[in-house]
Amino acid sequence: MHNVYFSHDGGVDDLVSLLLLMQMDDVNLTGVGVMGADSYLEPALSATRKLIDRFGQGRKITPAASDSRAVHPFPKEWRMDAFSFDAFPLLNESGQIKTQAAAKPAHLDLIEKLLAESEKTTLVMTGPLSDLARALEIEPTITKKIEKLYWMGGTMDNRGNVAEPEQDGTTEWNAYWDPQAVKKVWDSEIEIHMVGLESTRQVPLTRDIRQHWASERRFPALDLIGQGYALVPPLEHFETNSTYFMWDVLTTLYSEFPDVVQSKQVTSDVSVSGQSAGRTFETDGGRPVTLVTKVDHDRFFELIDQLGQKSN
Ligand code: AGV
Ligand code: CA
Repeated sequence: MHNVYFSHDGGVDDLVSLLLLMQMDDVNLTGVGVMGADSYLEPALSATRKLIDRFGQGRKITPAASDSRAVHPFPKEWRMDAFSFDAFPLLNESGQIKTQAAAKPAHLDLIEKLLAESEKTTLVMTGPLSDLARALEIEPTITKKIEKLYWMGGTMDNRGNVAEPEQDGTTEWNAYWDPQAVKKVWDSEIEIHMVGLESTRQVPLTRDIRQHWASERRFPALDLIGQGYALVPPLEHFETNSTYFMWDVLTTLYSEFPDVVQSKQVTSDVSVSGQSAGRTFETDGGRPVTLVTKVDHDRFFELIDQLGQKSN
């Protein structure tokens, strides 16, 4: 068993990641922070509480709501998915929610949960880094309590996924949402494992994968995964701005099963202003980061099956 604190921002793959983390026997999930970034906060928190009720296997977790604010907010259309996820009948059978939210905002909850453990905690973050950055400002000593950080965000190949005015197309959304937060974390001594767009592009959501989950829907977790991904568009003939990838799930599985990817050591930095704000890039003498480069595609989807087939 080892400690994991999970911070997510309410997208479909964020919520699927939470589900999969709770299916991992070796993970002692000490806390969950929820940001209303790629979601609205209320349904994201509500869906989180219901997921813990239904798939937490008796875990006592009190998820914390973030009060961090966007520098560049996500498009509303994407943020709406959390309302649909929260309304899934599979999460609403009992008609009540037992899991209570933490009293503190997520960045303070993070500090509290890190300091409460005698052992170090691994951070898995699948949204913007704002809460970690704020926690570092308030309590810099938490770096001693952090084993390492797995973050879905950024890209080192200048092929971003933000299609908005006044930016140059080199940045990834989680970094773009709060560029300064990425810089703050980059300037800390935390060991960073980055899952950026160069690797997540290797695992698009396709029709075949959906069909596979449909054929496995007798397993409640895989049923929920199939339902969740039904809310977002698959890769059809070519990639568009709304094509969905397995971004956060890759990050989550990598944090527990390192053999699912290949990685390399790079040194890097972050732009915080101008048209490239949020851009992560390699540079000599920069900050060391472990960058995921390749995904073992078949092993990746096999792991989702294995975790999803565990009884609930
Ligand atoms: O940039 C990837 C991040 C991941 O954490 N999110 C989605 C994942 O949760 C933002 C995002 C980029 N493109 C999107 C996104 C899309 N087409 N729909 C929803 N969210
Ligand atoms: Ca996310």
